[in-house]
Amino acid sequence: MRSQASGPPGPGGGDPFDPQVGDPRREGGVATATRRKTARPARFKVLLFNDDYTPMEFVVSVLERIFGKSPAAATQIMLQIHRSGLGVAGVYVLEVAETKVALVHRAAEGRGYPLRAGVEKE
Ligand code: TYC
Repeated sequence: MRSQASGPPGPGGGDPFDPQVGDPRREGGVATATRRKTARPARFKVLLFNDDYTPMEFVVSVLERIFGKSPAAATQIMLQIHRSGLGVAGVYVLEVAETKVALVHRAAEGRGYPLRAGVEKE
């Protein structure tokens, strides 16, 4: 059994993030770690999709109310979706992105509009 103190760290050994291993800045000096202590959580785009029935003003209001966009930014995003088929309403961690999608669908269904939203990893 390998002891904690003497064996290489991590599964299979040779932790590539170990600042003690192969770091030229360590030679003749003090070791300085550059590794982040906490990994950044993955981020996800919330996409809105074009359709032929949802009114433009409703999409703009969704972008303002649910995604915090200014009236000008919301209008630009709505037009981009209308012209190209889809657009990015915002970028969030997964749980927030999924909540926003659910809010969009609930708001659209409440008005009888077919507006669809989805999540895509950034
Ligand atoms: N194409 C819609 C119309 O002409 C407007 C629209 C824009 C719908 C964006 C959905 O995500 C959308 N009324």
